[in-house]
Amino acid sequence: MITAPRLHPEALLSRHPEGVAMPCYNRAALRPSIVHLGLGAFARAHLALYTEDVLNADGGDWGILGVSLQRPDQRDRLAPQDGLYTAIERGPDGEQCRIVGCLLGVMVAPEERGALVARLANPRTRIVSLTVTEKGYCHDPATGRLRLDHPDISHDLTNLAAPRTAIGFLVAGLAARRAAGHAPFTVLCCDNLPHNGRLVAGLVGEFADALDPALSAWIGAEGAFPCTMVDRIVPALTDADLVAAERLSGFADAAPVGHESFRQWVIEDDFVGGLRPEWEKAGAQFASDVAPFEHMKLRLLNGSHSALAYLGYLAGYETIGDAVNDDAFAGYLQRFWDEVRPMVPPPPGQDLHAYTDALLARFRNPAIRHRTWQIAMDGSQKLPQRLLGTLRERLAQGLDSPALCLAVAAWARYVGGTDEAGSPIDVRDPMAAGLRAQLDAAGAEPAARIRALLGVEAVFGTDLPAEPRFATALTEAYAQLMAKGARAAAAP
Ligand code: CS2
Repeated sequence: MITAPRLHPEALLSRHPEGVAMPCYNRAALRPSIVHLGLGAFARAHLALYTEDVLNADGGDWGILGVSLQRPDQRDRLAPQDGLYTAIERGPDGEQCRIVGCLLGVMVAPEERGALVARLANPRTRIVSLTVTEKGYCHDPATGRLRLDHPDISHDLTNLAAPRTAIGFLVAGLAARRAAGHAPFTVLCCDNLPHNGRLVAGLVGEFADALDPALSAWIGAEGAFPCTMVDRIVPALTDADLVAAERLSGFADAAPVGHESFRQWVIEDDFVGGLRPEWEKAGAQFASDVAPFEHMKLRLLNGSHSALAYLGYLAGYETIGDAVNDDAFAGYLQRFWDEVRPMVPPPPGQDLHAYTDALLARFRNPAIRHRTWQIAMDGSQKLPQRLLGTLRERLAQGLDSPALCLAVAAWARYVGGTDEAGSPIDVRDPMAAGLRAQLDAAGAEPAARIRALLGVEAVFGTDLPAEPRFATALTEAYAQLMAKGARAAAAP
């Protein structure tokens, strides 16, 4: 059996598979100007591809050094390939692939904490971008405040030379730069959080303030934390992706990424010294106010994603595509969007019906198998910005929200840990144990179970539990879900 050669710069010299785009710039000129914390599939299919497009157009030295904050697997897969990987674009009409060269390497934070702080402190590092997921910021999702009682945050406050958290690394790097008389780096948050730049600025500020108010003041005055809206559907890597990458490119790649064709990136143009790649050349949009874009995306895309993830999982659907191909859920989705659209001021030039039509086509893309279980993860960190903000605004206007309540009820059933067939659910959520304990203590009555969950202030705040209309509607939706199952509860 002939096996394909491993993807590697030298392998590219002797072989150029037809139809496969390759880096066409001088990789040797790249510098680790961007350090990316939380190098997962999403960043490699989004930030890295925008950067790659700019390099292919213009060259330059904007290379990316990836950082894994927990596990070594990305490094172990990418190091033998010198950072090269295959990006597979999957549209409804087929797949095409390209080889990406802008990733210079991967550091594994737990193995080299001091070296990572030094890299962040190096004035050559201009931008520190992040996709560490919602829970990676160690904040209270309902209030956006740093959890100073979080064990890793309290560790970092007393061990700044060897931090564990993203916030700890950012402050350690910034403190070292200040001490050395260098300008700060720009912090570019690319996670699906509301006002993400401002949120991270607040968390960094709180952390720095606890160490040294002068440091915090310096970061506030000199630093930059642009807000961004990021969008591309990128399911987690599967074995099928490894096979597809080899079939399409002719190289064995241990770390390909598969993604949809659509991508969007709206960025607030606020960078230290104005230093950044010209991502607009790759289609990114620089805006003075990202909030309308972020609102639209978090509430219409991510909100409906979470709704479908919980309801679809409970109904036995493995992927979002499978769920929306069921008429019951397709109809539900339209009712969900009808509730959300009036609470989303359209960004300039954007028609929200066209946006949701396009979303439906994206969710239906048969080539993208995005698991409901993957999206269902970390619901306690996602619900506030995806569903609860919209619900709050509808309540304030005296409007009912049956579709939104059903989504929250499906989350409530999901975190109970048992699916409709009576099988256990592998609930991944930093608050899973606490939520489960609340539910177990509450007993079987829907009203008591919903009361118990509404008492979780980090998710629901103090206002929603005090809103009897919400508690009643949620209890009713939950009771329906338990009595009829997700599919029937979602059907009108
Ligand atoms: C998804 C997002 O996993 C999730 O929670 O809703 O990752 C979603 O696919 C992206 O935000 C799309 O841009």
